[in-house]
Amino acid sequence: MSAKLEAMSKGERLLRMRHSASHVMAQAVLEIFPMAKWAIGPAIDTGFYYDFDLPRPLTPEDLEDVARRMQETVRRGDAFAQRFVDKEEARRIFAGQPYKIELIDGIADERVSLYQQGPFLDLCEGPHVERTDQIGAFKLMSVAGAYWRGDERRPMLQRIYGALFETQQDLDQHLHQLEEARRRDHRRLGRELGLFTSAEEVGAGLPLWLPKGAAVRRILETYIVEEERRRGYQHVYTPHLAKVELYQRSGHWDHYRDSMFPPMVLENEQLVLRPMNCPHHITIYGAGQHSYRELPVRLAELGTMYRYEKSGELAGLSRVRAMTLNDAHIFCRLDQLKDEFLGVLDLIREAYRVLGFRDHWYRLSLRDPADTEKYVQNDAMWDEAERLLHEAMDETDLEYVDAPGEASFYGPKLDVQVRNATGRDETVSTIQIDFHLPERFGLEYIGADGQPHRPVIIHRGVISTMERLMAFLIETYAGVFPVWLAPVQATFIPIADRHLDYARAAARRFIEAGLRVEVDDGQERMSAKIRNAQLQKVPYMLVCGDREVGGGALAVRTRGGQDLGPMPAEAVLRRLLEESKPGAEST
Ligand code: TSB
Ligand code: ZN
Repeated sequence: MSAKLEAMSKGERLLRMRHSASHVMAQAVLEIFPMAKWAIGPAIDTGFYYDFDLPRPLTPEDLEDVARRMQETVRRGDAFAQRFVDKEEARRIFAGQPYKIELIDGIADERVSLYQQGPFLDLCEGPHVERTDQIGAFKLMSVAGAYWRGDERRPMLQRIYGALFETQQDLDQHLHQLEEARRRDHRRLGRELGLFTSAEEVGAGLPLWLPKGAAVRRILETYIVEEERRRGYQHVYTPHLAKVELYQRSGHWDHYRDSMFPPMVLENEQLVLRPMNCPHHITIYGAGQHSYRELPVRLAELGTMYRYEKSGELAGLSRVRAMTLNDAHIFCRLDQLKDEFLGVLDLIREAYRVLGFRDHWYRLSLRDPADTEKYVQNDAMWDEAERLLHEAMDETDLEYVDAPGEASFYGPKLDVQVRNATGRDETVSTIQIDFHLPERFGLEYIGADGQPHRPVIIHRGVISTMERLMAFLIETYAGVFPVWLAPVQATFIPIADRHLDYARAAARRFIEAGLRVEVDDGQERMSAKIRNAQLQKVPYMLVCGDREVGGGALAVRTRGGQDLGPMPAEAVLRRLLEESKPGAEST
């Protein structure tokens, strides 16, 4: 590396390397297709791309050829040289290149910048590395269709993507991460394991839970509802829609309308699908009289809600338009706020232990005071809520990062960010402090002084929406769920038809005991049945042959390939029940 490059920040260097590689790639493509028309080729997050208009679709062999030619250019170490020409001259140089001409027409200056390496000349402002042998380690990844200028009415070009890093080691690590992300991708696993699906006719962001996915979801719902019940939450059911006036009063209509489906207009009312559950819970609180001794009131619901997320932002199960949140609203006195906050935090940490979530961090989501549209306007209220949140967090041993502009419209929040398989962070848990909605709905409790006082609301989601949670769980476990979460915990495998009755009776006994098991009564050989169960990541295979039928036993195999040999059927059942407890480790 030259001293000049070394003096730059790594980001700046990578940008130059990636951008330079796109030129080297364009040179190679033009060697193969001299008649090609070429468009633009920037550096991107993990590499670079270049768009081409070619006489035929590129094949994998073409990509190899391009990569080989690129390596030759790298070996030659040609210099990147910049020069300037006037537009007239540029138009002459790029005659017959309509995309370049269009770019030249769009340049305000009379003078345009060109870069040349070897014989290849491109319209470009730079910056570049000094020579072609400084571009680092790259790999051509794929070809995709891309409209010129992203406009579907313009020609469709072929975009070649490359990954590029400073060293081969960095590149290898990136490729490994991609492979890991693919292996764990919840959309692929969700399909292969029969957990959920979607249908064009139903609509984007509206997932359908298949029986196996629904089984996992039911386990999770039962777990969290039970945990909440033990911690003093009361569960309610409320409808998925309400009159638009409810959201006008709450402020959703003013600050959150972009994320709401438009109203359904009926005889004399307008109904909307709810984007949040709070107004319904608040209505329940508001319908009763509350004394200070009764607080906190913790109203919880697996609340289904609907958000109009932009189609480009939908992502499998982790960002959807119809979702069910593990929601609760805690109505408490100001002097109870901190303890309630810490109580929720404790529940979150317990739930993460049980679910096996490890890679997470804490984000204090604050308002952006300059953004008067997104947030309700009340400086004193925000200052107080943000101060209390900081104070509560500082009482814990947790590290957190302030994030201005990430608050809810009604108040600041603590978000727990979990990293998914593709390395992106998304919010799973959230604890939000709200002085706004109690005010808007005129909520009260009667204090020790006999006077009405205003409660505070804590909005909290612990295990997120069932959709996002499922996405994270699939990726966390790469589909290999622990026994307590596995949709099918054991498959009974009769060796021959004469073992079928025994297998069915044993399975019935397990089902009666509350376990989730299946009998593979197909005609395949035992080895094929075992392989199928392993591919479906079923924790246990319980083989039934002559020896087992005779002795009331089951020959136990694990999905990891362990053969535990014959065990009394009752002992297997007890072991499975033990491993079915939430958070239990699987063998
Ligand atoms: C916690 N009113 C509060 C509630 O009381 C609320 O709705 N907060 S929220 O807007 O932050 O959403 C709660 C959680 O839902 C988020 O933390 C996130 O985990 C999950 N979530 C939000 N949008 C989506 C979506 N489009 N798809 C899946 N999950 C989502
Ligand atoms: Zn809420």
